[in-house]
Amino acid sequence: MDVHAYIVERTPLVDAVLERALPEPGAGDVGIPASLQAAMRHLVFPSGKRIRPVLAMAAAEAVGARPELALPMAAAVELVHTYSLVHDDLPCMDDDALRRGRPTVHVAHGEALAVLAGDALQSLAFEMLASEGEACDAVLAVRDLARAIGGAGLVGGQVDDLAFAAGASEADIVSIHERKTAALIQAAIVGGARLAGASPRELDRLAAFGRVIGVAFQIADDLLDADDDEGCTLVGVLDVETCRARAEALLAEGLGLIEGFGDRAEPLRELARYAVRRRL
Ligand code: GRG
Repeated sequence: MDVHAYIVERTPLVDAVLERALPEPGAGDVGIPASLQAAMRHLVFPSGKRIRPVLAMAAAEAVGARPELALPMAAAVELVHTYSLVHDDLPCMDDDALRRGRPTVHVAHGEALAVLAGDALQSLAFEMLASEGEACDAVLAVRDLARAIGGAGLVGGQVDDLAFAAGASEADIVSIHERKTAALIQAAIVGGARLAGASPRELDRLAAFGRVIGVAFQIADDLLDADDDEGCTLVGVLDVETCRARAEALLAEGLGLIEGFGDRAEPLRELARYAVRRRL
């Protein structure tokens, strides 16, 4: 299958949900001050790769359901991902002026609005996730996402990344990758499948798959950014070939974990291959 065509076909589904929740100021009144609405949209549109929402939809398909069932999770993870990037770019964190070739949110809208836009993107994510689908599945998806991005997940990983910047061991770095990157990717996959009615056994398998693919995705990202010396990366402690082999081994492990899902999981497999082997 053509993974790029799959991404191009699925992305408008989540974009439409995000556009409804966060229209351009002037195009729709959602009760948000116009300046904040513009700052919140700044990094949502135009988008990045939208890999997490597409993974959520592919996970729904892997358990035999329509991708649309995963949309609340797909939108929520993209909003959380966007919030984390907005805050990561702030002067008190990585202090980046450009992201995806455009001025970062604090450069375009000021630091205070960038902090608040990140906060509001995160709240909107949970509002969207809790507003649709079976109440029980939505509550569990909210719990999983909150865990993935809180002190024991994304935020904790970022704190250790900042603290360990010099002298991190290989084990430290893998632990940071698991929390800072893999936890959100895992939550996207498990949450998408959960909203689509996956069984506990399927959820366990997908959770294990999400963790290893998430770590492999971060190693791939480190390899692409091998020239930057920001944060803790495996490329800083192992040579490039060893890192590439590690990412491939994790990909193979992940694919093995979802072998039993049959043809329906082919989009999920192809997305995993793309996420780990991409050149952009
Ligand atoms: C500030 C709470 C807080 C967390 C920051 C997300 C993050 C933690 C830092 C951003 C930098 C980074 C290397 C994050 C790891 C995850 C990652 C590889 C992000 C980039 O994801 P892509 O490639 O981005 O999916 P696009 O632009 O395609 O959306």
